[in-house]
Amino acid sequence: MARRRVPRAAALALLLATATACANDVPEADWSRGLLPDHITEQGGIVQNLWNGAWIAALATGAVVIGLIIWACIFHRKRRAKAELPPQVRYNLPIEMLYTLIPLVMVSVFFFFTARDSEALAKVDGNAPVKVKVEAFQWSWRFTTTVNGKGTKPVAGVPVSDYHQGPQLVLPVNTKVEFDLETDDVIHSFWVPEFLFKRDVIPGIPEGDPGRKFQITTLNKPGVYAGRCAELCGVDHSRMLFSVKLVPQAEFDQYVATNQAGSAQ
Ligand SMILES: [Cu+2]
Repeated sequence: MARRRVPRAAALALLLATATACANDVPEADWSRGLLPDHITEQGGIVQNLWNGAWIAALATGAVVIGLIIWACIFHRKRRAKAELPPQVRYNLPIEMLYTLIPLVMVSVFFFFTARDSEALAKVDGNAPVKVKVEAFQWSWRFTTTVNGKGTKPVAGVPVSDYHQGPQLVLPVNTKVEFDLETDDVIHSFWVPEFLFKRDVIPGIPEGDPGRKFQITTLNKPGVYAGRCAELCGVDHSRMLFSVKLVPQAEFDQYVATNQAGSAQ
């Protein structure tokens, strides 16, 4: 019985693998990046480094702990001939200090890098040439881009099942972009997996509050990237899809020229 289940499990695993591969909005992730997608912002690089460092530290800690367990299992077994207790280390001050201090140091190191990086990721300096107002609603998005103070026509979408059909946010490469997130209904979450970042969009946060802003610097990686809502917000939550298109500066200038706010088209 058990043997017959193996091919069935293998077939199921294969089916799952192909089913995942068919979903066209799942970014490619490989082991060299710790299964994260290839980032398209400078800030994504910070996240990737923090992720790598945390895994290296966790794996090193795991290796030491498992090594010590195996060492104790092999070399400190109860000997059949001797019945007496091994030397006891209760109230041994140096050892107790050691196992208090080592975890404290480890947590402090994690805390230091996490605090340093979250501060960098939350930094908004206000001088980004491109500013995007993101309005989330049940169940799509409205993007209003302002370039050097000049507005463009808002892009609004409806619920869709393919992100290519959702509203598209066009952004230039190698440029600082500031986002301002707003919603009037329920909590949504703005997520472009390739940013390696998401931010909840919460109703009621007043304009100008730093909690609704974040900033990225796009890398030179032109392409169309899927975006989604990452906070269950109602019946069509899963269809709250959009895309971000990164284009060279010249193409972006042209896009802005043909989509100026108030123009006829
Ligand atoms: Cu939503």
